[in-house]
Amino acid sequence: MARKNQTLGEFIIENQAEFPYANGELSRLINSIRLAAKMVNHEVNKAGLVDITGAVGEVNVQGEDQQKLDVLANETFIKTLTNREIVCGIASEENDDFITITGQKNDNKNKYVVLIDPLDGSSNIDVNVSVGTIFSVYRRVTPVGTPVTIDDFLQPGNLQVAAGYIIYGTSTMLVFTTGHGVNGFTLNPALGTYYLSHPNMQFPVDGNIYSVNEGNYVHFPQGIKNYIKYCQEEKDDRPYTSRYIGSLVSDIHRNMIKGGIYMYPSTAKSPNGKLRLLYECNPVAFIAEQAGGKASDGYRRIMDIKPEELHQRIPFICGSKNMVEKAEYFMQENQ
Ligand code: P6P
Repeated sequence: MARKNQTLGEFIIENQAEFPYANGELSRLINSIRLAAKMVNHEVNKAGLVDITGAVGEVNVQGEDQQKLDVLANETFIKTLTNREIVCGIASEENDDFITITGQKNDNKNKYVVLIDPLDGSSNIDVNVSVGTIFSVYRRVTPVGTPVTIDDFLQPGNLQVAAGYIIYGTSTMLVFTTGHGVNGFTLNPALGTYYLSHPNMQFPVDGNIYSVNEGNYVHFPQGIKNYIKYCQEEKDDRPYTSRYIGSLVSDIHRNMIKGGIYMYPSTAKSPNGKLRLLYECNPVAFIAEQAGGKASDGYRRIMDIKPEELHQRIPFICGSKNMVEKAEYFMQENQ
């Protein structure tokens, strides 16, 4: 049971039995993410003070300029997860291929894989706008004792055992689920302790905020264009408010608290959308559904989509259940 203001450590101990395969491994995994988030938070919070912002002059597998904090966040999460003897593999937005972790005894006995976007929205770092980390956890599907394979990563989102995000904003929060609801923990930076500030988070079933980059409007599918016009129409509880931060975690977090819908549809530049299925859409979809919201590509439940490749992109519509269903209606009406 989530008690407001209890620490993350107390919460994990009190809810240990709820974690699937409750033998402490998943708890240790969440604890390692908690530590890495504190380390990244420390760097993000002083980004403007030291020469750590700005690009490193390299591009990642996505063809995006790698920001120094991207690299640091990636290395921090990989190192922290590796040291905890829990994961047998990690896939990251910043790495072309997955990383195999054989364990200190070199015996491949660890049972979980983690997929991560170490610093989502990093292009916002230099302008001091919130950024986030997104993570997704699965049990491996190949035999324990053998090296992890791509099959351990290409699992549909409905098999996730845990997922969450860290938002480095006006405060730093860790929001996660293990399939028993969504809880938000706020970091007290003075103590380095996370406190349960948002127990049992719920996506309002309806809302009046829509989040989309309308600069791409001319390239959107007709169904999305029609839904945006629906949001802007003077009727009933409309027009809705447009709010788009350009940082997925921030837009989703605000919409989960206030009610709203986030859309990154297919565009001419990104025919499959921009967001990645495995380490952005699936974990956010797990959180959204656990909070009573919905996530689809306009036609299919995101978490039922069988991934075909590690960095696969997918159109993404996520938020308040009634709003997502309205957008799906317009999409399917124009299929
Ligand atoms: P655009 C950040 O790069 C990101 O992956 C999401 O966090 C964000 O919602 C989206 O892309 C912003 O993309 O094309 O609108 O700038």
